[in-house]
Amino acid sequence: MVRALRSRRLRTELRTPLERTEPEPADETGLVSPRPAPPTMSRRGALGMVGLGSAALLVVTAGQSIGGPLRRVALLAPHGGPDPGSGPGGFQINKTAGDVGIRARDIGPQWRLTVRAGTRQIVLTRAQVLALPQHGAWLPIACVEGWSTDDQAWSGVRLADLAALVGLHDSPPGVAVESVQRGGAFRSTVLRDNQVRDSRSLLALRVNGADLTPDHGYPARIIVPANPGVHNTKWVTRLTFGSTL
Ligand SMILES: Nc1nc2c(c(=O)[nH]1)N[C@H]1C(S)=C(S)[C@@H](COP(=O)(O)O)O[C@H]1N2
Ligand SMILES: [Mo]
Repeated sequence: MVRALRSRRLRTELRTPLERTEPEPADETGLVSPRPAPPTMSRRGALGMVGLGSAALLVVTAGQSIGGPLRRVALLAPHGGPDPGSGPGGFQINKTAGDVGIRARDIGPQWRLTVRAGTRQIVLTRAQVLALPQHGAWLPIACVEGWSTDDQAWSGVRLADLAALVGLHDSPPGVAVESVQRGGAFRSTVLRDNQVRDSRSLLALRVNGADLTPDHGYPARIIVPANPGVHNTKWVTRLTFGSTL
């Protein structure tokens, strides 16, 4: 095609309608039909179709790479969920609390964190979780749908410290994580032992210097390095160490 187009003047070709479209001359490779049927489309038409199609694809996908407000026009590319607004929680949101049916009372003052291992169990209020040693981690959310955020400054309690609270001091096992969310595939996850042991793996309570927003998982969410976004469970209410659910 390139050779054929280069053998012509583009200007002339763009002025040639279907009636005056000539077939390609036969070539020695046999790729051109020796007895072509009458043309059904001009070269101008073919170029226009490919050109307009490419331009349309550019418009509905480029927003993903350019980012900012243009993300919303990226109809055929991951456009990263609803507008996250600005401030400490102003980074992409996959599902909002409203989207998955989180109710105010699920994440209000009655919220509790249950930490279990075998027969041991402790139940903590948010204030009690905040009173445990708080650690920071700079980590992104990387969604398998094809977007990721910059690193965010998370802070919260190390998963390994929570394991120690129920007696698992050295080499804690993996953990089953459950959300207050009632339905849906993303309401729970299982993290492996090496993820629990990483010092950057947190049950995060705050991000970028403020409490988590409800859409980012308030009162508490998982944040673990190199963990697909979908396993960084939001609105966590129960951690069961040594369980695979
Ligand atoms: N409970 C719960 N946790 C969840 C989800 C969910 O639907 N429910 N979505 C997951 C997905 S797919 C991603 S990419 C991240 C997005 O986190 P963010 O919305 O704070 O950016 O949360 C994860 N945690
Ligand atoms: Mo995701």
